[in-house]
Amino acid sequence: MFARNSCRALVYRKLLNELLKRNRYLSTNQNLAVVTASNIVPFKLADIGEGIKEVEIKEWYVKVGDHVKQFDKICDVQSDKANVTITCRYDGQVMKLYHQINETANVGEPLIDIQLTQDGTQQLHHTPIVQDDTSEDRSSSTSTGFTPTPQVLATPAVRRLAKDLQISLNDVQGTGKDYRILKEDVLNFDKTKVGLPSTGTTTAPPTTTIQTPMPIIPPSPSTVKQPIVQPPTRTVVSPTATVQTQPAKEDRHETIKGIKKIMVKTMTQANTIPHFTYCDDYDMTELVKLRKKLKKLYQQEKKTLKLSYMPFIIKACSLALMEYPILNAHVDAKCETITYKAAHNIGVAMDTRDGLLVPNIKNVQLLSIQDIALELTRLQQQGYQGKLTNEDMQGGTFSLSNIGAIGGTYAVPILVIPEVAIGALGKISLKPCAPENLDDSSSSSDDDEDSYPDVEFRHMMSISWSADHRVIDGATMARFSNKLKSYLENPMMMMINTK
Ligand code: CAO
Repeated sequence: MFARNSCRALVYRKLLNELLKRNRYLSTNQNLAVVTASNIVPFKLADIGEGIKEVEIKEWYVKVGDHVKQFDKICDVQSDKANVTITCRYDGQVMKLYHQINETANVGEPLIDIQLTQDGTQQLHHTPIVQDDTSEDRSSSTSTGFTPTPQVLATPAVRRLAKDLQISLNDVQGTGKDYRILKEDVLNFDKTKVGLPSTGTTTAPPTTTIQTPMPIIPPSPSTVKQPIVQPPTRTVVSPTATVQTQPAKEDRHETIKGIKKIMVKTMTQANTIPHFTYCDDYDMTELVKLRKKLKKLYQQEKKTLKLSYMPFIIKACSLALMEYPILNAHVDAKCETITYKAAHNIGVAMDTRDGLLVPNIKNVQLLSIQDIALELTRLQQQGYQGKLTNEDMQGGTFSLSNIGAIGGTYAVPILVIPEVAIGALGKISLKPCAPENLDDSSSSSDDDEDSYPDVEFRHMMSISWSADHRVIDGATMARFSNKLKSYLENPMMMMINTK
């Protein structure tokens, strides 16, 4: 008997050690040790990855006295990466909320106290054991893009699989205990759903491609689904863009919170890095013509695709990055290692409902311009609705900020660390220019004004690059910019080089 118990104890200890090793389990499993005599357990904020240490509480879905079940929504929190909905792991009654709205909660610390029902207690002890693989355990936190349905029983790994396959668990018949949905149920459903309309709403590339050392070829968004994309209208005005029409009578104090607070932190960190900025003007006339033609073609085919300049610019950046991989790199905090990133996950600074966010388009090196347009539109729509997910925000390797979409010519961008380069695009506008490619014989001398060439009007765009001067030199940045310029000024060259 003793031998059997000690053997079991050994197995449990091994299991616990294994779980503790996987740090994503850490915060939820800490609960194992703290169930009190009154059956009250502190429900702690799980590790939501990407080094996020603290979040801000945006909304509570529960109050003291409420009865909750597993997967019920507890609260929305905002991290410096995205908005996240925290869902419950236990069945029980809410005894205490630890924070007010807009207060900061730390990862690993309690969000609420729950008095467990008997079933809840069983769940507490069983949940980690039924986990069937090592996929990410975000069991108690889900991005706003993916909130589990409370009635369905399934492990987090199964939920993630269903999400990746764009399957609604409501449609799947569970064959496990208490109709729990198993991995096989989802896979079997996936086989039978070919030909059925997709239940998913996203056209995003699969999320498994984030931060993989080598690129994993995602199914192109265009092969996943051919959506009719309604372009988002820029009707949602960022809170930072509030227009004051009346003179203020007195000073007003405002606590810095939410995205602004996050901006304080990220920008202050980024500003400790020695940046340099390099600027140039690109002649976008050919691209302006090409886009016009393509838009017309799409209209004729009655296809709705939001084709702004960004998808071309993003693709051209990726092509140029192939030749200058040092610009698609991360540098560690101590600046001891440069990691040349295989995937071109190009971030786009976005003026969203919640303020400035930088979601990224994954694996641009593998996408067509149309794929990029679809994904950018999706991100823009999610951003305007405040629904960008952790996955959308994580893993960026290089960034662009199209301030010209609002106006202006020059901006000095600040790095999105640990990335090493970022570009700010000015407004494309008609400007008088001296024609290029004049041969020497026709070039004018300064004192012969009559021989000045005729001025041409061209669609010009200024671009300003900031780079981490600890690891990037100006010459590399200039060469990269020249390469990009050659693609954007001769967009046909992009076709030849696109894989
Ligand atoms: N010059 C001229 N026209 C531009 C332009 C530019 N630089 N950028 C966009 N446009 C045009 C687009 O082509 C589109 O025109 P059509 O309706 O004819 O197609 C129109 O302006 C609206 O474009 P958009 O803004 O909806 O889409 P986009 O793909 O060009 O840009 C995004 C997407 C997310 C970059 C943009 O919406 C945005 O949020 N920009 C602000 C970025 C920002 O705030 N940067 C500052 C960061 S530092 O605080």
